[in-house]
Amino acid sequence: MNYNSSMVEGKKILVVGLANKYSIAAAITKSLHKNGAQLGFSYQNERFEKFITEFSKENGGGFTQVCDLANDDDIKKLIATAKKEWGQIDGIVHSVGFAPADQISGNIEDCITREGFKITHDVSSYSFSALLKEAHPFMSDNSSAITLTYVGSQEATPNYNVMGMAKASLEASVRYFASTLGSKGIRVNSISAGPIKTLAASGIKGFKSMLNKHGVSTPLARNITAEEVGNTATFLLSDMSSGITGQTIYVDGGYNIQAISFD
Ligand code: NAD
Ligand code: 0WE
Repeated sequence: MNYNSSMVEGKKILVVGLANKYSIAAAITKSLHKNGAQLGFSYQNERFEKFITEFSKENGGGFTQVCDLANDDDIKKLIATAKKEWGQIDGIVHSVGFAPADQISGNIEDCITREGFKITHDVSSYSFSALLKEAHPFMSDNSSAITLTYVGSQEATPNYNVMGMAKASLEASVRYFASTLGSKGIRVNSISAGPIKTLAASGIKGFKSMLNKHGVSTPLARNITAEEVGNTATFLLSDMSSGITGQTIYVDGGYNIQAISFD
């Protein structure tokens, strides 16, 4: 394979899930831009438009397009824009998750509802399938798609509840899409990140104490940064990871390898 000197030089990559400068997608964008990618962005609604417009300008000035992932027409329009602008898509970053607040607080048996379950799985899991379903015909040979997940999909985590179920579904979707898109030259992986203080995280009761616990009880003896997730994303979107598909790559300082934390 012909490796470019810069990790993702000239690759056309769609970034979905930017809200503000603290978003994991913002750190991914910066790493991709630094390593030569050409970027396009979608945002959930007009509340984020100003930030995205500015942020795009600072990172190569690619297209921006509104896309509510709960809406199939919006997804169709987003992929049509990417196709019109670029012809082909070399990479997709899906950094999106949402649960109604009552679904991620308290004991599961007290908080889970049919409607809450539905919304959480729709936005946090199905949205990735929907993007790949629409985009794959326009994805190039040697292209790559990634999504973001959390260890609460594999092991019960206080309060994460319905989000943990949706992340388990998301990780399974990575394996299914990787299985059938591999022969078309499309790789599909997820990054399981340790806790990071973002907008989605700051709304969570007790997040700070969880962050502190995680920081001391992890092999690396510190919390991970959004920049570290960004650099792993660049690797997974580059040809340097050409043999990797269907995986969940942990960027969590090693937290997931220990059954019980060491003193
Ligand atoms: P964030 O709030 O910055 O990002 C979440 C994004 O999801 C926002 O941009 C929001 O606009 C978007 N979104 C929600 N509903 C949407 C919809 N209907 N249509 C389109 N977009 C929608 O928070 P983040 O922490 O950067 O989260 C990004 C991803 O990382 C999520 O999948 C999250 O589960 C995952 N993650 C976060 C952490 C953490 O500790 N922050 C750890 C592991 C994994
Ligand atoms: O995936 C996430 C956060 C996802 C999230 C956050 C919110 C807050 C605001 C999804 N939906 C909402 N809905 C809101 O109304 N993480 C991995 C971060 C996170 O969230 C937790 C965690 C961790 C870690 C929730 C409970 C326990 C731990």
